[in-house]
Amino acid sequence: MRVLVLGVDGYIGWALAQRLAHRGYDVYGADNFFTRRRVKEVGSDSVLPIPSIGKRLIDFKKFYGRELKFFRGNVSDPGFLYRIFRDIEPDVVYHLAEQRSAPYSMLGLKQANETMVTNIVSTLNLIYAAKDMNPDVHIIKLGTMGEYGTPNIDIPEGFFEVNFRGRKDILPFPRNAGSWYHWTKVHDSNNLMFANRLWKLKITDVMQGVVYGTGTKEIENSHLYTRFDIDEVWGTALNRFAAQAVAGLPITPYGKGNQKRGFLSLEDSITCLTIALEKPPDDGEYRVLNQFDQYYSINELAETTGEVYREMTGRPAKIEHVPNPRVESEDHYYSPDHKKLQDLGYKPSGELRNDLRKIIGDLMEYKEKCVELRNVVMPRTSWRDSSGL
Ligand code: USQ
Repeated sequence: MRVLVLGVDGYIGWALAQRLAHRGYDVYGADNFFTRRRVKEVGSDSVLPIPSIGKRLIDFKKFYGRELKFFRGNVSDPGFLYRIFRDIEPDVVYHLAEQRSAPYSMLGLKQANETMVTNIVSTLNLIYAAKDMNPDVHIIKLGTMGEYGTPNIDIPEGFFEVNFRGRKDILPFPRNAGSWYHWTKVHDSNNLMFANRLWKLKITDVMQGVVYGTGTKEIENSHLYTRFDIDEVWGTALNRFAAQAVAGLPITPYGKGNQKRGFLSLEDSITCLTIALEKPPDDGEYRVLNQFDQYYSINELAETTGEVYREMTGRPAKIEHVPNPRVESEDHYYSPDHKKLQDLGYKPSGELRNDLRKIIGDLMEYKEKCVELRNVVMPRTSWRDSSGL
């Protein structure tokens, strides 16, 4: 089976390509190195060393005994995507080639525009390429739990039954995102849903929580690391907290820290994405999967990180609540469903404390790099101050 990973050079894409190769698929990848470039622009870098794509591809072939055929280019260019479809006729396409940072999208109008165009246009290109070139392809599209926001009611997986003025219907659950980035994912979901209604494309729309971790089973063996970001723009909550502890910096819950989010390890994210491929939707189905293991409050995560760090090193980690740079609810109800992936066979691989031990252990080997990046760790990107020209 031919599987194309758009965004193969990224945090999830590189780990996913290794799982797919390990499971015997023919893996193809595309990337334009957007993340590498933009991370450099904010003065940051991946804590785990990642070589150039050329070296990555050589190492990949050496370890997995099979080539990862790579296409360099931008999925927002329809010609580029159509060429790949023509060349390899993929059976499955993972779309991970979007601008993935909420803070980046809030830096200002330029970045907001760039996020809108990159994300919405790339998905629309994929929809048309599938429809024109291979209507049977299975599109697995990375969306986000953040599409739903934090409503004061339970969150279903995509759709819910509404009873309004005596009439009933099954409707898409209302989306209420919290950054320009998260809104692009809502727009993508709407476009995918409509494409499915128009042309019966086979689509899995993954509502993924915040992913954490330094690796997967394959990476433990191959040592072909995926990137690991800790700065305020590109790093995400738990990864940042572990790196802050290791660097001797305060762990930074934003505001009250009672905001809750769904989290899952990189290992589990890759497992779920593989399940999405191996247990596909029916032909012509648009399916939504909520993809996370557990939900936690930011305070719980900060405290657990501090405790695990102290157990491992005998040294305390400081927790410092900082003014929240985002516009978000800091105290709210949160109860999203996440049953469909479990019904398809997903079992979480581990437990938070063990996962944290592994992350902190791995980061201690790169402590100097964590310390070197200390000036880009504290939050600076303000949702309130985002401005235009
Ligand atoms: N937060 C802190 N302190 C920090 C960093 C973050 O309290 O130092 C808080 C934020 O205020 C927010 C929560 O942690 O309430 C999550 O923030 P995040 O930066 O870890 O994640 P987010 O911006 O939501 O985006 C990340 C990924 C994105 C993915 C999303 C899943 O960058 O690609 O779609 O997680 S979700 O959050 O479920 O929408």
